[in-house]
Amino acid sequence: MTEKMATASLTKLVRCVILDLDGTLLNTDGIVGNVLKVQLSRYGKQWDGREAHKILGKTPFEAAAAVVEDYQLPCSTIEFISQISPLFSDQWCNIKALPGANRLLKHLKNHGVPMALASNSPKESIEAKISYHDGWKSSFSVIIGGDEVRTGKPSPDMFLEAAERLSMEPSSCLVIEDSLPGVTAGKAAEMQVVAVPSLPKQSHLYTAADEVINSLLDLRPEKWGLPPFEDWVDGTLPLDPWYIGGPVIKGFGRGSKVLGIPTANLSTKGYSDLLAEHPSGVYFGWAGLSSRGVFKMVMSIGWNPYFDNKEKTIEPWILYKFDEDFYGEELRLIIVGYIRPEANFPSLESLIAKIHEDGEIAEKALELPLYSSYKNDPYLRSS
Ligand code: ADP
Ligand code: RBF
Ligand code: MG
Repeated sequence: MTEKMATASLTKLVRCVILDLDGTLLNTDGIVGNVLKVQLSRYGKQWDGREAHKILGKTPFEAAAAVVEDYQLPCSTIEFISQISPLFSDQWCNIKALPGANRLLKHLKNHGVPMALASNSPKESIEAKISYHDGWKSSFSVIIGGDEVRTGKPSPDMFLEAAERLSMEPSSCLVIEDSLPGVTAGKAAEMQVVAVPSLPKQSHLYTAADEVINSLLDLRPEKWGLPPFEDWVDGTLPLDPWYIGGPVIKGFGRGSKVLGIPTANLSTKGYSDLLAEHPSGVYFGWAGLSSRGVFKMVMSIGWNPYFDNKEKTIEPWILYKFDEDFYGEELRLIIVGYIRPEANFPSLESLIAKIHEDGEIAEKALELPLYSSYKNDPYLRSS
């Protein structure tokens, strides 16, 4: 703790924020996959999402060149770009804001913190993409596209240009970036850099960043001398509620056995979009069991770093002592708030202690009117 505080006090304080767009504020990844799937199939090839990391953070030309080469396409990079451009334009209206993006922009804007948007995409595409998100354009005093500087990220040009247009010293700028080229660019510009990797299990690659967080929900602006978020309530962050349900299935078989904490697993089939949309982490809400009633619930979503699972799962612990198992029963969940990112732990005991702490936080918070109103939602009883 003391060591952490000492590091925090050495952190350079900033006065403005420079944000990347794709993968940082916007969930563009799915769109890229859709477009490449369509165009590659026209060449009789099959897009394999595994190449996603190769194009992340590249300029559009570099990304296209990588795909043309990897798939040995019988066309030039320029031709390929002209084929996919209209497919992308058609998709821009479908790109969702990433969790925490609207919250962050509103917060910084309300506190008068100057913001710039710096993306490798051409300015015209940036403007088109953000036009579908209310209030975004007016949040930024500066918007810089890849076509406005000589070299895109990982070169620092774009960030230096942003600082200049904001009339700020580079050392007063905080860069928020999801990609490695973006982090490299931010450090080359001698700025503070927070990385929010958009692909899972990649955080170990981001050693150049000043901090790596799991999602924008975990950003603590006060660490950088910016005004803190004011929406946390008793250790919890209220969310727009989301709903998920189905029959209880067998999990990894270690919840009760290894941890003494049973988790009633739901099948993730049919929920892959919903699951991909929500960052891994510890959440809480209400659980309805068809024949038993409605109970408080705390859960983790993710890869359980302590066990290093290969699959993203939902692990709901119902905060009630049952005398028996209820496999096969219909379980309905309403998730109303967020507690913390998933973490690794030095020992099983410390993981267990942390989960019990999460349980206490959820137990207490769910009494607040803000959260308790959802326990009467018909979704919990409609099975
Ligand atoms: P699995 O790996 O199959 O999920 P667990 O050890 O995690 O096994 O146990 C989960 C099962 O325990 C649930 O599917 C449910 O049938 C039962 N169970 C009993 N009490 C609870 C509780 N409070 N919360 C969640 N599941 C519970
Ligand atoms: N697993 C982790 O590896 N890291 C965590 O931070 C973590 N947090 C959890 C929080 C809650 C409230 C619950 C119910 C589970 C959490 N787990 C975490 C998952 C735990 O490891 C999982 O339930 C077991 O692996 C059972 O499969
Ligand atoms: Mg379980």
